Amino acid sequence: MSYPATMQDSLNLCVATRERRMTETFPRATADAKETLLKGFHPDYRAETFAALHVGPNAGDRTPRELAQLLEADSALPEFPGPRSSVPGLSLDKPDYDCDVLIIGGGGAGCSAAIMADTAGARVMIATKLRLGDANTMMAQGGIQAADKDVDSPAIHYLDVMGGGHFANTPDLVEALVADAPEVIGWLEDLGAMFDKNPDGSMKTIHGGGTSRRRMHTARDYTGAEIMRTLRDEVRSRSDIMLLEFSPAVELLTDTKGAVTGAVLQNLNLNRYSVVRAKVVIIATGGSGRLHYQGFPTSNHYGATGDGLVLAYRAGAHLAFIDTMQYHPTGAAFPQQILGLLVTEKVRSIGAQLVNSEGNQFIFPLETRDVVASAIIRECQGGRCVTTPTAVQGVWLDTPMIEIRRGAGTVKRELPAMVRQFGRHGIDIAKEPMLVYPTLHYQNGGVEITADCATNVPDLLVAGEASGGVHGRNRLMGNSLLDVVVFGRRAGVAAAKLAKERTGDLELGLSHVERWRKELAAKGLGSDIKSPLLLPDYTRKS
Ligand code: MEZ
Repeated sequence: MSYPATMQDSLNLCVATRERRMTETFPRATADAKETLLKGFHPDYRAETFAALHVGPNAGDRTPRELAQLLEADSALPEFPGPRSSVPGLSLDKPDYDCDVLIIGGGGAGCSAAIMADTAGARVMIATKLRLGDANTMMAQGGIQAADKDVDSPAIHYLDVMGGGHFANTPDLVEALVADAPEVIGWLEDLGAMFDKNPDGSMKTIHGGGTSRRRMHTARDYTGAEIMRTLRDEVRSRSDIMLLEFSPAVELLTDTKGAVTGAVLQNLNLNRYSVVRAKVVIIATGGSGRLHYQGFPTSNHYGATGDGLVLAYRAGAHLAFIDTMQYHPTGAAFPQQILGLLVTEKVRSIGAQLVNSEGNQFIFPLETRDVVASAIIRECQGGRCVTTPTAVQGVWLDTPMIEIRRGAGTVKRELPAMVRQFGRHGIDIAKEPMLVYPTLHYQNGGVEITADCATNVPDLLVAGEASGGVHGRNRLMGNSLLDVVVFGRRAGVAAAKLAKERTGDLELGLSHVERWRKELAAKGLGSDIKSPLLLPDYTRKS
């Protein structure tokens, strides 16, 4: 066995109780029990970790302190005297690039938008902070939802999404999500995505937490990587799409009426600014897990620092559901080298049980994520957990049960990414359980959008994790991969149409930043913190 001696007693209990647990189905929680669990243990309910915003369209709303700090920070651009900027190296009169549709972000939503806008005849540019495809889409593992089987329907999918989101979701957005889903699966397949199939050629589908039908389409446990590979290849093969990598946006450009007209990018290789003039801008910058809310580890990619929220907010966009984050119940808790990395929900979908240090199940494994995460935190706070040599707490995710239930070879066939992730550290998950604890996984909220991805700021669209409203207060597994493609495609179509309608000269200005600075000064907020953050700061402070 590869676990340290201090974890052995509890591991032995997990093994010893397996036979009993084999015949045990843990009952689903009642609505009241779920509410008690959430209020008692979910990180969204730790009031002291939130702050109220003082400035901007959401003044008065609460959000995690780390995000509030960035939303209320100063622009990273140096001071400039007026709307026509005189920042060194920044010439708004002579933009470096010109396009119809500028897409900020090169993940699933950004690439889907680019393909559709290009198809509609727009001149498209993608500006992305790291490489094309470095995004949370790539990191999603377990599947993508779509109601495309006879026993299912978009209406049933709709009810599941609403239930998972505590019925707080924006109905129009949920309708768009579930209605487009079957077509999206077909579109991805046509582009070359290889989903898992049954011997008769039909799609293999499994359950996720909170789904009432098996509608999770999978590509082993590399579903996000497979989708991202497909979209990235398609973007790269379309030579008309301009691509700037290592070029995050640091500010939007606006005209005097407040409509968006482009963006200022920072070339991370050359460390200089460049200016893009665009008739329409789509923000598809993803989430903010790298802000490590409440000190949680994260499953997110390195660039997930909430940049799009900052840019949009400063330009006047209203945000929604910024007081709720998703903590995926099963982040790796051991070994330390992979702390917080995703352990896909598919592990529970195909039969693994969650087990505390006393060898007992404590929650139905496919409750919604917020409920399962809260139950794990409750077990740990109650001392019914395992502590690693580096003082990390966790509970067992009993993966050997998968093979006991479904036959030898299932783990390797269904979970090759997990087998590799743990195998590298000497843990054979077909024979030994994993130790897990919730990890910061998803930003439930973001910029408020319509079903066509419009915001309250003219000519600014938002798609994917940077938007808010689709998932209400909690997202179900597999609805983020779906969201990025559904709303990425919608944003691309809408942006190409808007760009055609926008005629006349575009005025490139930064008056919204000037206004923002005045607003900050009026509230006595300092300018020592700059945003967007762009990259997490992992340097040791002491
Ligand atoms: O939707 C997700 O977040 C996802 C597919 C994650 C997972 O557990 O695999």
